Amino acid sequence: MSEWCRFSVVYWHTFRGVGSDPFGPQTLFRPWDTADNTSIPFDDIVASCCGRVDAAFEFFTKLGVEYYAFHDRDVAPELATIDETNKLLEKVTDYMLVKQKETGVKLLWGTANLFSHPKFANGAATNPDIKVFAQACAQVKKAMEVTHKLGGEGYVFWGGREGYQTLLNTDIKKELDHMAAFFHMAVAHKKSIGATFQFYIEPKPKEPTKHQYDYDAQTVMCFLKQYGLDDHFLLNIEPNHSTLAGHNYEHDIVLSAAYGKLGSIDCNTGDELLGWDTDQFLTDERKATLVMKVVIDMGGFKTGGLNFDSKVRRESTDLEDLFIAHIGSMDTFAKGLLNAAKLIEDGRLDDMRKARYSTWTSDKIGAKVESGKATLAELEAYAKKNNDVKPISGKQELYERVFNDAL
Ligand SMILES: [Mn+2]
Repeated sequence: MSEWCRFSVVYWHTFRGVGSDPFGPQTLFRPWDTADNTSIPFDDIVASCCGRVDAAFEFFTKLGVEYYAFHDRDVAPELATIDETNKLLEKVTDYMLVKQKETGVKLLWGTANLFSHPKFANGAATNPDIKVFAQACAQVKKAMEVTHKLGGEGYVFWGGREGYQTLLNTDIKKELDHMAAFFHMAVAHKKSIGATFQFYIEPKPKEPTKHQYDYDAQTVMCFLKQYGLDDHFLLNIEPNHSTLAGHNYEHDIVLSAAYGKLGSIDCNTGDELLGWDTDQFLTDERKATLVMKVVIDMGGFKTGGLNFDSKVRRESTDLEDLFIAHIGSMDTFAKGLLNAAKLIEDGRLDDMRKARYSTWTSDKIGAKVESGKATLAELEAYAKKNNDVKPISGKQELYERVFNDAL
């Protein structure tokens, strides 16, 4: 079960989340909380960051998870210069490496925060100012290097503010060309440092910008093809982003897996009535079953896992709520895994869906179309011979009934 699920705890929500929202400030006060006060002596900053690392690894081991994920700025704040910032990040990640070796906890993936700092207000890799673009390049370069040092199995690009607020001020083609150039440089740098981690792009349709370029799985896959990046990236799917795009919870997971592009999952959920990115812990067994069915069907994760990009509610103020949330959601996915295995062993659902397309194999012309060798004239002749077409039943209610048998 641990091999199928590969659970991962995120540094940002669990150790840096304070419960603030657009309507009010901090509600969550943690023993490891230290403000990112960068005016104290360098060694004191290091000590404060390492204290938080201790708390994080204590939590990982008490929870029994094997993986975690972090942004560069979660673990060490940005200082006045790139050199000072990198020196601090090296110190803190050196200590994280010590803790990894001590506990056996591994890094699922690393990433760079290219969206919080005010300089990234107009985007990072799609910024209209090449000086900001360069800042993003420098930051990603370092984040990749520390991920490599920590033996990270993946590296994620989430385009935090890569999008637009108004088309009136935006040259979309230029911005997408720049983003592709940025990814090509990352691919080259990965090679130059000898890193073997898997690159992922995480789609999201909107928020904070009105339109994010990595809109959904299908959009990202087309972008990768268009710019010759296809071989170097898989997708990290967050179902709450899929629902923001107007899709079903499992849509992007199913779609990316269908093309062999599902790499990892940020296994959170949203609230159907809110319509913004609430990053909640999933406790819906039905949705977990849909996800785990795809994971089993693709033969399991290789470098990815189920990463809890999830936060406790602003009102869940007890420290134990962090444990309850993670344990509750792990149980939900574990149940989802068992249900999915039951569905596959039962076989009815897969058989029914296969049978739905049976004429494509029973009639020879089907294989010819699928191989790209058929002509419209041949299909016309086939159509004339098979003119008695009527709809076959979609049987949605039966499919839903059979699915429920597994729950
Ligand atoms: Mn995410």
